[in-house]
Amino acid sequence: MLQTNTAGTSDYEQAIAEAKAAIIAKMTLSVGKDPGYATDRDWFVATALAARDRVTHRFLGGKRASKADGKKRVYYLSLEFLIGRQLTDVLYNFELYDIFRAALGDLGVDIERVREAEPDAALGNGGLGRLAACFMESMATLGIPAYGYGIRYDHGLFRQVIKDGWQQEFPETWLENGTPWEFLRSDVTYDIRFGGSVETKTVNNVPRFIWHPSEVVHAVAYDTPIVGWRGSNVNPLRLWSARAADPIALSLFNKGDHVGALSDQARSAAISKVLYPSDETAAGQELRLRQEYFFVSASLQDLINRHIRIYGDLYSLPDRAAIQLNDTHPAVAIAEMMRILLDDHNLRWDEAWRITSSTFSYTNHTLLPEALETWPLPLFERLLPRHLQIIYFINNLHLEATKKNFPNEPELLSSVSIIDERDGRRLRMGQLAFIGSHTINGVSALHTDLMKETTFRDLNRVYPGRIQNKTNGITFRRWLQQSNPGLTKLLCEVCGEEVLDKPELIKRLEEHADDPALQQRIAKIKRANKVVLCKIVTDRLGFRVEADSLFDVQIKRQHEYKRQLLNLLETVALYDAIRSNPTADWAPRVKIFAGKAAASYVAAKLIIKLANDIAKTVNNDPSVQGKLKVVFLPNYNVSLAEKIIPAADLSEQISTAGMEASGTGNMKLALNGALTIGTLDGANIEIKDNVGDDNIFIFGLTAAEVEERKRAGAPTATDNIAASPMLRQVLDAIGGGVFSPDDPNRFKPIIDGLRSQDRYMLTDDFDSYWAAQRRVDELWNQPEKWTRAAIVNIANMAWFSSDRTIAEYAEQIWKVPV
Ligand code: Z2T
Repeated sequence: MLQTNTAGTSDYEQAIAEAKAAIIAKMTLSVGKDPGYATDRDWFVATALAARDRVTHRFLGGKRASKADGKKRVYYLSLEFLIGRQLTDVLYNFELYDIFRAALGDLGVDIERVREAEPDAALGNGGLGRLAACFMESMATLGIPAYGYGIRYDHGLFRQVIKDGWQQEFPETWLENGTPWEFLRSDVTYDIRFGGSVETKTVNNVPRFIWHPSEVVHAVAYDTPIVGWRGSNVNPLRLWSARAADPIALSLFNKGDHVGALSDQARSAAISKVLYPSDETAAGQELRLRQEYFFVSASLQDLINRHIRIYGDLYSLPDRAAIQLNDTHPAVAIAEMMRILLDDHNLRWDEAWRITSSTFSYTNHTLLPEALETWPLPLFERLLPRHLQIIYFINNLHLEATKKNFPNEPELLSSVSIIDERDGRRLRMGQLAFIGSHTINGVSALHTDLMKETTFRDLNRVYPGRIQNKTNGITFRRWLQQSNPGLTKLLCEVCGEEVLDKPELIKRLEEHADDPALQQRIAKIKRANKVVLCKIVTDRLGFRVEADSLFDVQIKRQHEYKRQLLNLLETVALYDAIRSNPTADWAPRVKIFAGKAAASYVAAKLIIKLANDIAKTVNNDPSVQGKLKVVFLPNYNVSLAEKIIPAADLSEQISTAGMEASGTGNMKLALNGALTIGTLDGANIEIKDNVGDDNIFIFGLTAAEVEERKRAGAPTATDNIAASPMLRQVLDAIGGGVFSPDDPNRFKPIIDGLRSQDRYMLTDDFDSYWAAQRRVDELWNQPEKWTRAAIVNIANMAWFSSDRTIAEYAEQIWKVPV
């Protein structure tokens, strides 16, 4: 019941009046505008600042989990945090959304437009960075005193434009007008050193190493508060920005070399300029190594300062701090921690190693060989000479111990060594991260098993028991409550309001799976979400799609192993089949694709062009009107995902088995009632286990079968193509220029690749995929059954909440209470 105060207004009205006053005050005094002249962006800034005040009070007050001295803190080191927009996150988690909507409404402003005026914070490539963002929200929700550490890139992931069907990249500019969410902490600035040489001295018979760097860069902290559900807690995300130590080289300036005086500034600031856009390929450039060391060094200096301030010395660090390495990108932290303990704090090697290796843990996100980070020794030595010495020392002790424990297996040494002696000597960051961590985790059950069998097989023998599984998760606040308010409202009604705090209660939905009334309500919510997406398609692409069609979506980074190409082959086969048999029971479909390719990834960019060329042909062919449309939505990002996911009927998760470490889009889509068509890969397997075999479309080779075929070298792509007339026809059509009459040979490289190598085994899985798609058609044509399956999916996805994942990390890796 709403309370009525003495003035006769309800608390709710009072709250609206306060929000209104706060927004107006910000508009006038901070934005500096008369509300009558304000743009949508101005309204966004004023609203965000008003909302931020509430956060700040919590942040500085008792609700800051990280303030709780004496508790163990968690440090999440990640080169990527793919946050997206923050306004709704903050308003929603503070349960202020309705109040602010009403307040803005009273001012004649539509909150949806205000919301869309916020640029996405796209400081990540894809799943790995988005996982870090979900984890930050879950750690705040669970009251874990956690700090995220990363880089404040001036430019996030590039903006994708599709021009004549080709991807073009443009710089992303989220910071051009500043961001209202961050606090600059000029007082939190550290020296980051590079290059130079190491001097060896003997003091009292003890060797001492003194690093004389040739370059110093400053790291300046910016804090963004991360709010947990119901405002329970607020934790900082601390992002580092690079500044020149000597912004204007005065000696040069005074000599009149005004441009030269600024060049140091440019070189230093370059470190935090731009996010590397490669997912799953090691970037390999010097600037990338500079980024990695820059944020690692700043973060470790910061957390060590904090520890010493509270506890006096570093011996207790492992009891008070858990440092999680998000992939190997921050793995140089192992060497940096050792350097600080040995050189700055004069600890003995054994003691330093005990502290280091009981503080760090490492998450592996892929087994793809091209993603494994290695650095050429000469490059690493030039940038971090002292760290290389320390790594040599770590490696020697590690190899000596291995030799002792496995005296009859000399071959083991080359596989577990941090140094790869083949093709020029290189440092293997995966080995370093593994050796320096107490726990290593994979991100799905299958991926963790494969880690033990493949990349880390030998290290797992040398250090048994270190590898654990932690299946990924997603925050339901963003991916259900905010992005699908219609479904959320229904869940609250059917399962009770407590469902917002206890996702396992979503299970109650299943009791009503056969209830036609519930089925109709679910179908209606889905349709409304599809209508919203239809409008986006029309606005951005200029043609219409029908909300009654099956929305078949594949949204993710463009990568050959994810097999967007397999989906396109099926699209062409379906197009052909519909034209030859127009009266059959095809489910009317809209195939929706979205995703960016790394700027240098030629093959992936050609597949984007193929999708767009197929779209052009199909969408302009009157003979398939109302039966098939193909859509490529440009510039896929978190905000677009929030619109596509609640509108999806079918979720494409069709990677070659064994290659997708987990996937997290698969979870978001199933939670929103899309049925999955997928291989037995990554977390798809666990989704199947939860939703049941009858409510998912599984096809294709298993990971074990993929391995077996690769080993046996048979059947070959040639055999597969010979055995499938449909596949042959599709390849002939694409290879022969049916979709590229302006350049008939355009797609020959793709088709030749399939005919010869077929590294991702599309030809092995094509027929099975086609058959699975026809099972999709069959179920779609029985709408009650389809909706029933969608309900069962929604009802059984609670386990995929990132709160569950984080609770597991807390208990089993970090040893912090939840
Ligand atoms: C990435 O998004 C993922 C793995 C990477 O390996 C790099 C990037 Cl940028 C270095 C993804 C995996 O491909 C995906 O399966 C997984 O769900 C996600 O990380 C989060 O673990």
